Order: sequence, then C-alpha cells, then structure tokens
Amino acid sequence: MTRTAPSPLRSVDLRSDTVTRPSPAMRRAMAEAEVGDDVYGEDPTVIRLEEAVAALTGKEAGLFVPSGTMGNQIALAAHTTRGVEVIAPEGAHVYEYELGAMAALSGLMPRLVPAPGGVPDPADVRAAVSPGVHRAPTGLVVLENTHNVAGGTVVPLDVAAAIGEVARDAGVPYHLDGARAWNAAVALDVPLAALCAPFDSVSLCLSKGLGAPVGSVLVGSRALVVAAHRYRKMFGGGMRQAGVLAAAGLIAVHKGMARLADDHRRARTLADGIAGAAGVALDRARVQTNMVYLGVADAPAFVAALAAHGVRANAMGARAVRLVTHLDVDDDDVAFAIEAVRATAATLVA
Ligand code: TLP
Repeated sequence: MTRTAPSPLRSVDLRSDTVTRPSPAMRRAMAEAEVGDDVYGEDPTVIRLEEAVAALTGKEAGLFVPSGTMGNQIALAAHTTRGVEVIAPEGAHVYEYELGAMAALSGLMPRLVPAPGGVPDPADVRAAVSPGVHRAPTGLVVLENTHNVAGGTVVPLDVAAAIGEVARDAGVPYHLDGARAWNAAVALDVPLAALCAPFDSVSLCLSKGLGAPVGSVLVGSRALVVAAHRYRKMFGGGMRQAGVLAAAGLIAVHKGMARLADDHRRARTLADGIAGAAGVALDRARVQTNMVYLGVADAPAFVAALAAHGVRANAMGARAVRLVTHLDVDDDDVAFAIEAVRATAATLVA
C-alpha cells in the first residue's frame, strides 16, 4: 500500500457516497435521453428505469422519485392512515433525518425498537405492536438495510424475514428503507430480489453507491405504486421530462452494483489503517459495507481538524465521525485518508 503524506492541497471527500459526480457515460446518456412528460406517465426512459428496478427487486412495479427521503415518505403515506404508529429501528433515517416528515406530512407516530448493530430483535418488534385500544394502533413496520447510523451494517435475511412475519401477523405492511439495499445484497452475496422479498415496498437510492446524480425508485405492488403516484405529485415530486435523470439512473442500475465490493474492501482497509489511532474508538465488526464510524471526544472539532488535513468527513452527532467510501475514492485516496485521520487524532490527543 502506498502511503502519501497529507497535503492540504489534496482533498478527499468521505462525507457520503452521495458526493459522486456523474461519469462521462452518464452525461452522454443524459444528453441523448428520449423523454416525455412523466406526470402523464409518458417518459420512455423513466418507464425503462422503473421496469428495470422492479425486475431486479422482484416487485410488480416501480416509481421514479427525486430522493430517498421522498421514496420513504411516499411509502409511509401510501401504506397508512393518520394517527397510527410506525415501528422502526432506533437510528432509522425515516425518524432521525427526514425532518419529522412522517409527523408533518402523514400524521404518523414513530415507535422505535432497539437495534444493536442496526439489527432489531423480531421479539422486540412483536412486543412493540399495538392493537390500538389506548395507544395508537400499529400501521406499518419499517426496516433499514444497510443501517446507516449503526455503521452501514447489514440486516441478515432471516431476521428481515422474521420481522416480516411479525408485520403479517399484525396485519400491517412492511417497508424497507433500502437506500443502500444494493450494498446489503453485495455484502450478503445474495440477489437483490432475495433481499427485497419479505417487503411490501422498498425505496432504493440511485444517487449513493451507484453514482447517479439524482433519484430513487420506490418498488412494490402495482396497487401500491398507483397510490404512491398520487403522493409523489402531492409532495411536489412530479418531474416532467425526468428521462434526462432516469438515463443516468439506468447506467447506475446496470453498471453500479458490480463495483460496490471495491467500496466495501476500501472501507475495511480504511478501518484497518485507522484502528489503534489515539483517542479514536472503532468497532471493526460494524465495518460491513462502505462506511467507517469513528468514536471521538468531540466530532465537530475532529471533522474541522481533519478538513485541515485534506479529508472531508461528517459529524454524525456529538461523538461520531463518519467516513464513506464511494465511486470517486481510490486506493491512494484511502491511504491518504488513513494518514490524515491518524495525524488529526495525534494532534487532538496531544
Ligand atoms: N442519507 C444521507 C444523510 O441524510 C444522512 C447520507 O449522507 O447518508 N435512507 C437512508 C438510510 C439514507 O442514508 C438516506 C440519505 C436517505 C434514506 C435519504 O436519501 P436522500 O438524501 O436522497 O433523500
């Protein structure tokens, strides 16, 4: 492994896998995309993308939406009525990072269950189900795979299926926030359709590890997608000639998954290189996909000092720093980032 001395002139952006730029092939496809008005359902490129993601996930239909947040929120709205509880794992993006949308837009109450390492115990989900006599009734169960704030961790298939049985017994639908379902399928070495099988709906992002500039696809039954179509318009996500975006999404879907294993390998290398740095806690067992979380005394201060060494990272709360590998990060960047993190840690502890 080549080690490069940190230089403030160089910059490696590990804040998220959302920061990637579209490839020349994507830009060409965007320029040449055949388009129509997607609000009328007439954009051929959007239709091809929706059908491709539905086929890959083993679902009947798909709906192209502008973001992962909108994919989740449309699903939550379409599956529920106001005043019900949504069971979700602690740390879930739908609860932590969607600006309270489930309450603001759909009148929903989150009911969080413990999720050590991002993996809820199906027994805890069963215990959280409310029949709705005094407490609000349970209206939906949500899972997140990979689980972002737990470390980009993977929920095993048997656990996802067992939680699905709980939802079925309770008579409520089951939604997957699969923003990074692609990463989970690669990490588990299973087809995407197997990962998505237990769920009534899945929201998958094209603009994270797969490298598209914009967009997510919500998949599920045809009936769910018809309902979702109405909420997409209501939430402001009707996009007209969206084929220019879907064209990049199609390349992401067909080419992007093949290289996610590289991101996962680089995250492990990054973790190995950082492990043992002064004042940094790192749980190697949680480095399962493209994320490395560092436990530090003061995350905003650490992120600021790290930026001065040429590496951008995100503070996720007061004591956690997140580093994410992606399409625009190569082996040299990882080596550079290791040196930068170690130098930052040494400075802050000294
Ligand atoms: N997550 C972003 C931030 O919001 C934290 C990131 O950089 O990781 N589900 C999950 C599990 C996500 O991690 C994200 C994005 C979303 C949904 C929302 O996707 P977008 O940003 O497209 O609305």
